[in-house]
Amino acid sequence: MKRILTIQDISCVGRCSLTVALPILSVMGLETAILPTAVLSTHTQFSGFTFRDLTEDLPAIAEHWKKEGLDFEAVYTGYLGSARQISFVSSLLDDYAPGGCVSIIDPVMGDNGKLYTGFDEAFAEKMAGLCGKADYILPNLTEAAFLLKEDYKSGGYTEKEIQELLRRLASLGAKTAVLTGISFGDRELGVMAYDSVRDTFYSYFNEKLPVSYHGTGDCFASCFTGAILRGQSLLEAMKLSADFILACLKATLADPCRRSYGVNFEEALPLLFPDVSSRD
Ligand code: PXL
Repeated sequence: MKRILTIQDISCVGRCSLTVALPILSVMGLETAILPTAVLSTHTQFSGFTFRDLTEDLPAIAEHWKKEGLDFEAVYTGYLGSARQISFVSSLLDDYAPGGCVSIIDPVMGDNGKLYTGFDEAFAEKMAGLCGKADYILPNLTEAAFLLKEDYKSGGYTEKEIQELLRRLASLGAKTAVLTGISFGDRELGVMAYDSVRDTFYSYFNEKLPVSYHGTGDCFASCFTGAILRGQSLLEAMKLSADFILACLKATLADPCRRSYGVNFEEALPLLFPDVSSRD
């Protein structure tokens, strides 16, 4: 069984970050270690959330692991609470890189053209530096714009424009850039990627539902990480993750008592069992 380390916050309520990463990666058959960056009462889209910053605890935890000789086949990061945490993760990647550790960075910073509460341009610049060390980066269009210091454009792209955007993202230093939330019309929504080592583009689209829920990016990134670690190809990982998100959205829409946070990813987890997803 492969062991992976995921570094992100615990939002106690809100179906995001570690509360979705752990169940998804476990169902996919991966032993998952966690490094919680902060504990919040809810994610930051609620008002009045509490925030316990765990930055001070991170070095001692990593030091203990080093003493125990623990290592990981992959490091997957999501929401990081501060520029200091980005520096910490960056040096952790340097420590693990010689052992061939795969790094997957979801530069969680914003959506719909805006940064989440608590982040600014300086944080985005720091995140761009971290992305430069990654094997895979998984921004949405908002995060891509902030990483590259470009204006955000919500839609109206051509395929060529997205390909150029992907090349610019990869030129931050990441081997593979994966852009989520791509739409060339009202009917389709998907994901496009650029593997800079093979100089090859990939894309996968699904039907577009007229809804958008918080937390889908974290579900996508966790599933993508699980698929890559299971040895699936880049395109297979993109397909499985996009299909998983569509199933999450459909389950959420069909729920008559839907709460106002997150997606009903729990109902879509069976799609990710190793024997189911390796059938196609
Ligand atoms: O879903 C991304 C995310 C993760 N963690 C926290 C967040 C957000 C997005 O708002 O606030 C704490």
